[in-house]
Amino acid sequence: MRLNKYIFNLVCVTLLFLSCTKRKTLPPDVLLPVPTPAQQAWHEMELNAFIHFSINTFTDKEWGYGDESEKLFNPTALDATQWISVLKETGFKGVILTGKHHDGFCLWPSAYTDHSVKNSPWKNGSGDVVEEVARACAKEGLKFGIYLSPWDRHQANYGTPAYIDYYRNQLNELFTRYPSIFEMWFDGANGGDGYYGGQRETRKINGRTYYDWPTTLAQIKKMDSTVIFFSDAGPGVRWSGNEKGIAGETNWNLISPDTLYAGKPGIEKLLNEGNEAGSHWIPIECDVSIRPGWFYHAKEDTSVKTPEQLFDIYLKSVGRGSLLLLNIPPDRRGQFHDEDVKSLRGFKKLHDDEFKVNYARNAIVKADSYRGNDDRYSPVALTDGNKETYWATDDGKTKATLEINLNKRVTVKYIVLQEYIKLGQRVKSFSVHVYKNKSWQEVAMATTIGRKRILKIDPVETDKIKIRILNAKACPVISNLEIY
Ligand code: FUL
Repeated sequence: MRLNKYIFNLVCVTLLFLSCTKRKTLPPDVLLPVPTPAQQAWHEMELNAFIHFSINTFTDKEWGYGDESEKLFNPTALDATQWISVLKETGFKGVILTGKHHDGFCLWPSAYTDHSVKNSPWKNGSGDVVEEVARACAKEGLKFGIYLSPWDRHQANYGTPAYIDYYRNQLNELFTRYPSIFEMWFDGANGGDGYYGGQRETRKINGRTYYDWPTTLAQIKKMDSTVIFFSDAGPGVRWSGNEKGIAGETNWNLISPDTLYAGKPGIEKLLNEGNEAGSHWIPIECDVSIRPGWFYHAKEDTSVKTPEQLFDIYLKSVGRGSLLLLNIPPDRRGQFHDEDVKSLRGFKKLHDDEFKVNYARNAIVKADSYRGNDDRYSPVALTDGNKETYWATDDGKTKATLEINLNKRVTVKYIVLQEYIKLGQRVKSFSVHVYKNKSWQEVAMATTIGRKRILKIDPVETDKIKIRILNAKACPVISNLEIY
């Protein structure tokens, strides 16, 4: 009797011990670098709109020389609420407006120049495009960002230290007048010929030293600590190395900014793919225009990208862990043209149709291992719809297999995976197999996953899928799996 009780107690203590050690399985260590909370929020946006609208809209140019009369800016029926409601309806989360392009014309009545809307016939000089767009965004719940071209072909003092004060004053003005700017876009095009207050000459600046960016960025950060800075090399988000909206098939969010400079051989590829060993988290923002040009030109009404083209770009940007910044330029009325609206709506419909039924939602997912055999890291986390839970393996285990039983035969076209990037980007390569004709067949082989990877495969009928993590910088940590 006594012995029985002793054994019973021993079993209880052992079970208690086991359950405690189980609960104690620690999450994987953070693998630096990781995104800041502001970058994390930026990643979640996925789809933002660029809006190129200015004097060029009325001169039919892409780059104004800087000598254009303010009188030319005269939209006949500007309606920022039309832009923003179409964008909201079609899935966009934020907007970046060209407050000032290279020609120097300002879309808001800046106190520091006469070259702005205040001297235009539009609303008799009392209008403010920046204000109207910022207000429409606030109303519809979209974030508002601004592009302020560092290069200014109008300003007489461009190239001298006085211009840097002018530029900083304008930034101060923007951040004071229009609060909650989520992103500042600093274009890389710099220096060349221009009007420059009537001098009509070519001016070259040293792009590395002239602007003294650290001081400018610190000034902005004081006004808005969460703002994201876009420039070729970040520090918030980086250029993709092309203007086609395409991220590298291998896409590391990591890069070492001190290795980047304009004109460096191979810089486009480096920006496009990042660097596995990069010192900073600076993800790609993929910018591209819905038309051949960035500004509206009536002759391009027939060459607006089709919904299929936009969806393909989406797969090659968002589907490679990046964010898509799609430019839609308002026409001379100051509205999105019907062709662009039609295409945006078609894109949204195509996107929603392609990603209608997530077959992974009700699937049974098994892993050959999971961290500490602790349920918190089991593969159930992949399909629970909660992006804060994840499947992870033990430290040092950089290879693993997931098997997904779909319960019925379906036609599969897309596999979506997301790493839990708060703990760092890890996966270096993985493959996908489907069960067909009584055997496993490889349908895809890929490299990085990052914030989101959408693999498009040739449609295949199957009821079982295998995902093999083949190599990773540290144990894989995956928060989401979807199958369409
Ligand atoms: C480029 C500019 O020169 C184009 O005009 C456009 O604004 C594009 C987004 O960036 O560098």
